[in-house]
Amino acid sequence: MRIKFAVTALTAMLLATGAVQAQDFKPRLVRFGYGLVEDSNQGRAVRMFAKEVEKATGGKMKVRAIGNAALGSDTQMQQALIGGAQEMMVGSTATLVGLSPEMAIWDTPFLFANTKEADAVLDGPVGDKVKASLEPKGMVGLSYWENGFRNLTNNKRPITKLEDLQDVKLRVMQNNVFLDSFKTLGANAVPLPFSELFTALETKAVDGQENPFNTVISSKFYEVQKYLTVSNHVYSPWIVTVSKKWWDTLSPAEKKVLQDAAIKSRDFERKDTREEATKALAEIKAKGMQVNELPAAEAGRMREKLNTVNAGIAKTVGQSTWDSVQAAVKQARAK
Ligand code: TF8
Repeated sequence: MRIKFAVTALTAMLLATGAVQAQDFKPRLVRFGYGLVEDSNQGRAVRMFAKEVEKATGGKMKVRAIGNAALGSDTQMQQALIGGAQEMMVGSTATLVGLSPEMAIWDTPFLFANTKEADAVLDGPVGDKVKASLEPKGMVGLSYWENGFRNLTNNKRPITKLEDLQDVKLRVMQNNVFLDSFKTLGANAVPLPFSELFTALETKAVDGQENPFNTVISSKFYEVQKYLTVSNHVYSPWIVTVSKKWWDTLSPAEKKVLQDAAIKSRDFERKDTREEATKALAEIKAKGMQVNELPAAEAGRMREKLNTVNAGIAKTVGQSTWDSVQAAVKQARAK
């Protein structure tokens, strides 16, 4: 009762200020799925998004945050969005490449040297253009969040040189660039959905995986992995997407609420992720993992080898997207 009253009072107040019209917001339920556990950077940001949307619509639009891949893996949720069975999700851009090849640009090894470059390029005109490639496929991209720089973990040996990846059975995302990259480096790369990863590591179906520090902690990979090698081999974005079918039923005011909340939660998420990442390595060591840095010379050798996958990425995304991303990185680097 009291909550109802508060919500009504808030709506009345907004109406009085002329900020919104009653007919702008319909009662709606948004099922917002994600793959990581609730206690993760991803979960915290989805809940922040939910609060923003409820506040901005006077409680009319309710966002139900559903984590742990309870609605399915990234690719399953994408299909639910396209079909209109689910309204929203956040997940890896890498798992979208099968639908929208342009997304493969973000899988370019060593594309960004730091988060400043990533933010500038993702939030700039090329980032928008790549995001827009989702619309004809049935999804609307709202904002890029930070998954982060990826690092290697495995149970076989510390990766101190390129050759150490030989015969390591490494889980990769369901994405051809990652598959090709790790095959090129000599690993036995196996694509698997994230939702099956912990069990695959636990049962030793695979020896290793690669993900940012934050995920190694939130998904408790330290329980089933011995070695972590700081390689920063690629920066992974997450992307917040909406079912196009559902999006087309929204009023302009409702769309604006979602768009604004996507930007606010993006800024919150990046800050939260970066704060957590700075403390993560100490925590990972405290949990008992053996950590080593990939020597710069060896990172250079990997980079050299991976140059051969770049031609394939340029072909997949189109030369003009490749060129504009390279130009945007150069520009961000010069600043
Ligand atoms: C991966 C990604 C995952 C995301 C997440 C489930 O390794 O890095 O973190 O897809 O949304 O699959």
